[in-house]
Amino acid sequence: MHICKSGNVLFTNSKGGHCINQHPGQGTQQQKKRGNMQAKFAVVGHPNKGKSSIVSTLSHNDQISISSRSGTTEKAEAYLVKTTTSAYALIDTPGFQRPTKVLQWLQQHAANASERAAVVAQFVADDTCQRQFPDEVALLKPIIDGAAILYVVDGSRPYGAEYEAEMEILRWTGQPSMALVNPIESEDCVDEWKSALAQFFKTVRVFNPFDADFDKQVELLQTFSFLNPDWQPSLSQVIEDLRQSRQRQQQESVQILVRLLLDVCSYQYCQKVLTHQQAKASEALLHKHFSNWVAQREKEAISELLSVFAHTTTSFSLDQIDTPPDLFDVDQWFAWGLNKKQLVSAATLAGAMGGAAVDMAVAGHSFMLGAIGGGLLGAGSAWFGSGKLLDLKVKGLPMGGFQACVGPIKNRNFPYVVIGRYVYLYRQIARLNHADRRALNVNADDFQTAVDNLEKNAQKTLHKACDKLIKQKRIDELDEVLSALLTVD
Ligand SMILES: Nc1nc2c(ncn2[C@@H]2O[C@H](COP(=O)(O)OP(=O)(O)O)[C@@H](O)[C@H]2O)c(=O)[nH]1
Ligand SMILES: [Mg+2]
Repeated sequence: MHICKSGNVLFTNSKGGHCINQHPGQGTQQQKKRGNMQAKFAVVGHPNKGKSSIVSTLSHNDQISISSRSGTTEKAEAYLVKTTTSAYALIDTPGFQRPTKVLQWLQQHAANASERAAVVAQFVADDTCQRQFPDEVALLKPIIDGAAILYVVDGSRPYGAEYEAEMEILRWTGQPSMALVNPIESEDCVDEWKSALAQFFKTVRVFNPFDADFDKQVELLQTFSFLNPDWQPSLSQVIEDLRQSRQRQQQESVQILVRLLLDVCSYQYCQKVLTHQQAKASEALLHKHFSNWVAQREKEAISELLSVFAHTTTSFSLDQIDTPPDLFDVDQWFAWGLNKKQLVSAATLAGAMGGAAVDMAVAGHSFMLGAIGGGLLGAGSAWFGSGKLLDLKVKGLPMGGFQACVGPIKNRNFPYVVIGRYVYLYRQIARLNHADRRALNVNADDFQTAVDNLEKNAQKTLHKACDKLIKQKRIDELDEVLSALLTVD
């Protein structure tokens, strides 16, 4: 366990938390000044209201413990949210356990309002209070040390007077504060909460750490920056950095797909054999090796994708994308790649069909499908590749014996299937908040709609690129056309 001291607050860091001040007392005056400019927020509230979930989503850290069991967070833990050029800290805290008793103690020790903040500091430093009220001491310490307050409540449960002691204690600290209503199961009690919270907090926002998309998270950070004017420059920089890194994530995701496509569309597996007969006998094994390799390569790409978005512990299992549908289950392909109508359109747009077929394509899709669709798309069709995915090729070797090879896949829909599966997972992963540890659900998706929604020119470029992929030709424009498919919302 990593322990660091920040002022008189002890932060323990066992689960990927970061220290705010790594070398207390060693910084220059300027560093100290800058340190004060760094925004810090203590996330506080009742147990089980989503405090750790909020810290997890905002810090993009899926290693923070989140649990329906109350009391999972036992100590205050500081997480430094570091961006390219800036940073801010979120401090996860244990929930209030005995707020009424704590408020009584404070009231007994303060003669008037001017003493309140000092009395909270006295409470935090008091040995007996540390033993009697360890949770309240842990959650108030960072606030006394300068953190702003983010008070979290559950908007699906009714408001009750029992929360008033908590809010009163927080008010006594005199620190900047705002309330966050987390509608865990529903929005049923959000309005009730808003009215009550308005009595204690100038700023109240609804924020769901499981569902809040990137824009909502940025909006919340903007609100944070109003809590303390000193923090505005560094938080604006955080927001700018986050926007840029979001774009970088998209570009990296495109590059992962480009490499995947080039690899799986050019892959060939060969084995030396002694006779033609032996080649024939080893065909099934060659197919198996080929499919395993391609499936493994796809898994690698998805792992890379997860790591681009900093998902390390998602319960999503890569095996799920094999069944159903299997990458090589051609019957499922029209759901995952392009449908038949789109394939015909792809062929036309890519200029890949010659002569009569092109003339008929100009007459319109439905006519074309009716007239030649069956023949063109059926097994054994020359344009779409044979019904069989992999043909066995056997050639003689100069030194004697033969080489039996399978691949590359010639089927026209194959690159679309690879792109379709990847785009589907990308959209889920790019949207997945770090608090949300539920498994990704894997079903056929709207890849076909995404292709239809591309501009005509982009569609043409995509189809041309896929045509080249299958023909093992050089492609220059793949990145550009794939980025249009890899957008979220
Ligand atoms: N569905 C859903 N569950 C949530 C949300 N926020 C928290 N939870 C669940 O509520 C429980 C408590 O969350 P946690 O963040 O550990 O609360 P804490 O005790 O306040 O830190 C966990 O089971 C979470 O999965 C949310 O926005 N949506
Ligand atoms: Mg917690």
